[in-house]
Amino acid sequence: MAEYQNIFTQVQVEGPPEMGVTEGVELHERTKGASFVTFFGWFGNAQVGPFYLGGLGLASLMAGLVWFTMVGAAFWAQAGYNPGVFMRDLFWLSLDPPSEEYGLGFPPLAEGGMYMIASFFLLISVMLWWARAWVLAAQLKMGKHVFWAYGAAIWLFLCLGFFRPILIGSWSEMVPYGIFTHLDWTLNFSVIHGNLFYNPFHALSIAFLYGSALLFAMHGATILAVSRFGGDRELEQIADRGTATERAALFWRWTMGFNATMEGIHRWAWWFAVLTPLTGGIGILLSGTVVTDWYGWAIDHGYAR
Ligand code: 07D
Repeated sequence: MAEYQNIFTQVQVEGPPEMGVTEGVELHERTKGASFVTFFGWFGNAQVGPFYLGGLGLASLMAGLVWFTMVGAAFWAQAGYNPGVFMRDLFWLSLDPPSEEYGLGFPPLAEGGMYMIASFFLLISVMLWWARAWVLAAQLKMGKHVFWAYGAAIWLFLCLGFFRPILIGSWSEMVPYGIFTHLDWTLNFSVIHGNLFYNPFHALSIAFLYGSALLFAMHGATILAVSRFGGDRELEQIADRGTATERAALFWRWTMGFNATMEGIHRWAWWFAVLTPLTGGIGILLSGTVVTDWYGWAIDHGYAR
C-alpha cells in the first residue's frame, strides 16, 4: 500500500547501523555497537550509538559526578540523613556559598569550603566538556560552531560564578546549589540592584531569548509546512532549488517582504541564541560593579521616570 510519508509518518527502515566516519577518528574511544529504538525514531533518528566518550568526556563526567555527589551529600546531611525529610524538603535544600566575611579567601569546610570545592569540580566538568566539543568537531572536520555557542553559555556561567565575584571581591556572590535557593538568589540579585528589568543588557538578553524562540518557531513551522514538497530534506534543498525552498522563501517575502536563505536562517538562529548569554553576561558584570541601582541609572539616563 502506498503510504503518505513525511517526517512524522516515515517508515522506520532498519538496516545495519551507520557507524560513521572512520578516517582520522580515534576508533578505540568509540563504542563498537549501536541499537535501534522505535520510539526515538518518531522524534529523530532511531539509531542509538555509537558513543564517543574519550578521555575528555570521561573526565568531564567524573568531575560532574563529584560536584553532583557533594551537593547531594550536603542535602543528605541537611535532611538529617532521613530519606523522608530528604524527599519532602528536596526543593528547599541547598549547598550555599561562603558568607561575605571570607571575601576571596578559603572558608572552613562547613561554612562554604565544601561549596567552593564542589564549584571547582563543576568548573572542571564544564570546561572539559567544552574542550570535548572542539575535539569531536575537529575529528569530523566540522566547523567549531557548537564549541563557540557553548562558549557563549560558559561566558554567562563564568560571569555569574567567577568574574563578577572576583570584581566584587567575595565568593559569597556566587549562586547557591539548590532549586528554590537559586531562584531566591536570582530575585534577590534583581531587588538589590534596583530591579534588573532596568538593566539594558538584561533587556537585550530577553530580546534575544524571546527572539530565538520566535525564529525557531518560524523556521520549524516553515520547514514543516513545505515538508510535503521535500522541504525537510534540507541538504538537497540547499543544493538544488526546488518548489519547497522556493515556496518557503516566497511565503516570507509575501508576509514581510524579506526572506532568509536556507543557509542564512541557521546563522540568524545561531546568533540569536549566542547573543542571549553574551549580552546577559555583560549585564551581570556591570551589576554591583559599575551600576548598583539600575532603576536609578535608568532615571539618570532618561530611560525611566
Ligand atoms: C544560566 C548559564 C550557562 C550555563 C551553563 C551550564 C551546569 C550543570 C548539572 C543538571 C541560561 C552549567 C552547567 C550548571 C548542570 C546538572 C546535573 C544560561 C545560563 C554553561 N528574566 N535574570 C536572564 C528573563 C527577571 C535575573 C537571562 C525573563 C527579574 C538574573 C534571560 C523575565 C529578576 C539573571 C532572562 C526575567 C531577574 C537573569 C538568562 C521575565 C528576578 C541572570 C539567559 C519575563 C527574577 C541572567 C543579565 C540564559 C542574565 C538572567 C529572562 C525577569 C533576575 C534572558 C524572560 C526581573 C539575576 N533573565 N530576571 O541564557 O544574563 O540563561 O542577566 O520576567 O544572571 Mg531575568
